[in-house]
Amino acid sequence: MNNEVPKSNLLEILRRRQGTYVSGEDLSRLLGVSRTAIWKQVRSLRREGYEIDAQPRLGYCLLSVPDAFYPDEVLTGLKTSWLGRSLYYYDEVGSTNQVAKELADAGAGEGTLVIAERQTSGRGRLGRSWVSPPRKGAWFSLVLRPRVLPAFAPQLTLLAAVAVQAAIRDCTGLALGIKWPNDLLARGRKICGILTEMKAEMDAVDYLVLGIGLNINLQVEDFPPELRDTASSLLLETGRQFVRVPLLQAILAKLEDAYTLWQEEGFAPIRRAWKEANVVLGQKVRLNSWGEIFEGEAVDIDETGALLIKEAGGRVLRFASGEVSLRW
Ligand code: BT5
Repeated sequence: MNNEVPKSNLLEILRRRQGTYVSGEDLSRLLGVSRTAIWKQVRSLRREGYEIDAQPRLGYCLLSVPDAFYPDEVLTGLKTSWLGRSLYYYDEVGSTNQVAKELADAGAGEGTLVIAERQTSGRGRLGRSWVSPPRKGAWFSLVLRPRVLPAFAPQLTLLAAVAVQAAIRDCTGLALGIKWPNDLLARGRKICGILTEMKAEMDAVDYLVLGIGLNINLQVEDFPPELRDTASSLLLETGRQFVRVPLLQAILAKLEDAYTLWQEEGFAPIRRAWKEANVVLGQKVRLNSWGEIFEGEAVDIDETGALLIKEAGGRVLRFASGEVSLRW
């Protein structure tokens, strides 16, 4: 008898019968392994945080599953058809964007997901860092290979902001505001940041890596002191602790829908949704573009996703990238 118990198969049976007991004998028959092998695997699942009760005559009963981004948990109940279905999980990693780029360079397919419970050198834009404490947020990256010109790649950041905003609204009731180009804010504090990186030829995108950092259950003390006035989390905003896996699944589903819409119909529908959820348009803003400062009213985003700012004198400037401050 083969004594290796595939973890996923055992979990699948226990999950299907969650709340009831499955005898060791039945499991042994269904999986074609010895009862000792099943017991060993149960012990290893318990170490991962699965609560499994064992009773001498009744067998095993799955009581609860851990809120970890284990592939088994992410894939169970995931509603996407291709996004996130190939999945690399790390308890700890430097940066999921870095890993995703390496995988993409090695040929990883569209939709590949890299997710970590903790990042030790999570990255923001322009070499800045992203605070990613263990099991408190969703720190993940997706490999995408859209058929667009490199000039349109920044639209993906806006698309992602729209999708994450909608998923959070559906799951928590919280309506976050999108700040151009890559932040989601609650009461002016940052809850989510997006980092899109690209490898491209002159006229074609090879791949994009879409990195998303979402603060879910971080407490004030999980942030370094210098971020405590400018950052927040879903927990801090609502007073509620969230199970992270369903949130991730909802984000992936919204992202897949929005991405498919983008590939089929272009940026127009994304732009409409973005305009509804943004907190920048109509505001007086200051924009830092490669060290140069511009001020004026943010009046629109154009069909490429660039921000249009109207200066006091009436001149309208267009920015494909930059750093916006709202309160000054
Ligand atoms: C971003 O950059 O907002 C992009 C963040 C992307 C993070 C994800 S996590 C998964 C993937 N793997 C990575 O390595 N990165 C991506 P930027 O707009 O440059 O903002 C960075 C600034 O936000 C920092 O300089 C801090 O001021 C602030 N910050 C850092 N960590 C934060 C956090 N957890 N919550 C709120 N603000 C934070």
